[in-house]
Amino acid sequence: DTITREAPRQATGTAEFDAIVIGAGFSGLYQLHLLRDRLGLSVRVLEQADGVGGTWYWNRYPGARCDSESHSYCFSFSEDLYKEWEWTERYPEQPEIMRYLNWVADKLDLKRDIGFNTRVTACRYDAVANRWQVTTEGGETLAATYLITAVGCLSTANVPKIPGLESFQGHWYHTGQWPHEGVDFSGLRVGQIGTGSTGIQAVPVIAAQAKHLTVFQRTANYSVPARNGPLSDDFKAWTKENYRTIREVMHSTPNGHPFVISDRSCWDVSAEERRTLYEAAWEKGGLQFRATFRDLLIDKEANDTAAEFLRAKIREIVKDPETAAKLADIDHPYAAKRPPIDTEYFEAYNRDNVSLVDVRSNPIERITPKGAQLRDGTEVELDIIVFATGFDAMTGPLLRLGITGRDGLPLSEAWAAGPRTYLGLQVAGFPNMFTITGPGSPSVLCNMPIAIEQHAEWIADCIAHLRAKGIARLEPAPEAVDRWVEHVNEAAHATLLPQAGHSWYLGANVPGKPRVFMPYAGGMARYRQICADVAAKGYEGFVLS
Ligand code: N01
Repeated sequence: DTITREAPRQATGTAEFDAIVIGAGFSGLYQLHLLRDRLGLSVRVLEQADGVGGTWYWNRYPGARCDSESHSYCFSFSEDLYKEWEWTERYPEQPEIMRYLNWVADKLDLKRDIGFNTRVTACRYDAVANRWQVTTEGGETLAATYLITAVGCLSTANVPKIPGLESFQGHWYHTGQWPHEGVDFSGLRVGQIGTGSTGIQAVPVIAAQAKHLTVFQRTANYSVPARNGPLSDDFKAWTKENYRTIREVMHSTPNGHPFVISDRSCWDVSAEERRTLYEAAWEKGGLQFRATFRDLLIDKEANDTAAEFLRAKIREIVKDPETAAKLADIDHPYAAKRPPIDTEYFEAYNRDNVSLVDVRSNPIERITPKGAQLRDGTEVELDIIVFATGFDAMTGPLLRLGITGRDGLPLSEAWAAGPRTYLGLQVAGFPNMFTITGPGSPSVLCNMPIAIEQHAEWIADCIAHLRAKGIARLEPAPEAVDRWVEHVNEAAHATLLPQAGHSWYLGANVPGKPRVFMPYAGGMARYRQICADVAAKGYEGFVLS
């Protein structure tokens, strides 16, 4: 009914806009601001949740916190906005990010153009009208010239199909769909499946409350201490005084973080000096550990030196040698999967109420009414199962929108063998549809707000160009898509990232999903330049008509 009040309607009952944006997280909020307030377009944002926040709306699991440092995990397009908000801790916790995004949405008066509780079920391109027709679960129909997906990369929960789950008499939860009222673990036996970034954040918090926590680990993982803590007044003042410099650094580094990757090779220093540098990075904590040497992600032997340092730390922290051995038995290069950072993760295994089960050697065969039945016949009795099992990443959120392009081509068919985009921003056969942080963009390999701001600004500039020149539609030429897919592949294979064969970057965590390295590993700064060049050359590689 908000739509009836605010949007012009045709006799057909379809609400008409210049642009429809799907999702009200970081991406959707900024895209709305740019298109509405800078370009003067009529825009409707459709959001399935009852509030803004995107990933932070859904991921309310115990310990949910961002791994990017707070002074970099925010919008930086506006100096005023940047300086007005005050973060409290080195890494912002989920409720604080929600407060921040609500503050931004109110400050920029964005909520009036967002339809909450509105799940999109179909998006169909009407070639005759050159309009996107969007249908929602509630039966609304809307249409717009431009369709922008701002649905994030990690918003489709992956719950493994373990036989017997329906028979479980306790409760189970996926971390990405956590109940708003929270879960009380007091006095209960909890089983957690998954030891990715999410699982590693959740373990110590659940362990502190539960009667017993059993962690089911399929792939052991590295982690570096986050060294979280309150921000000092001096640091807060420093970030404000150095807004420009911080932004420049974030725009110039491959990963959009506010720190510079060392220009030193791991082989430029002696073994002793290397150890001292790793030790200093370990003490400093955070994702920055990866930046100790420039070749950690491209030279396997260099990576081995970091990997062995981190394995030794696990063996040092975890007192039970058998548990330590299982935790340190890591089968992939450091940071080839998204590297987690933690607060007392390995330390949690020293508690009497935490145990580790290696489900690679002894898998869960089925869930029983009472718990988890392992292959060796053991039944682990549980009251609660926590699935920290990740997401159908990057393509999942887009494919569930029911998108159909020119000539009735479903996106699921166009991407049957894996996602194919130009710059991660557009798909051939889907005119005027833009995907923020789509597959083929650096997005998840970058500090997200930095990637998102670039994508949303590029899209707004592109739409402004189309309107100024009276161009009705834009879509990538198939050859440009071929070249970009090839380039994305080359960029991935120039690094060690594809060597983690089970990573979600490859879609390998979802059974049956095509194995394609999805994000662009060539670096955000390089990507920014490529996108700017494409625009400067009159949108080279796109067909404009
Ligand atoms: O998911 P994951 P996540 N049986 O896919 C295991 C971002 N993030 O939610 O490796 C048993 O990484 C799986 O095992 P394996 C960040 O980008 C950001 O942790 O497939 N185990 C793995 O251990 C991150 O990378 C923050 O063998 C099963 C785990 O579940 C992304 O979200 C915080 C299984 C899944 O790990 C996803 O992280 C948290 C099965 N059937 C997350 N299926 C920030 O700081 C899966 N697993 C912002």
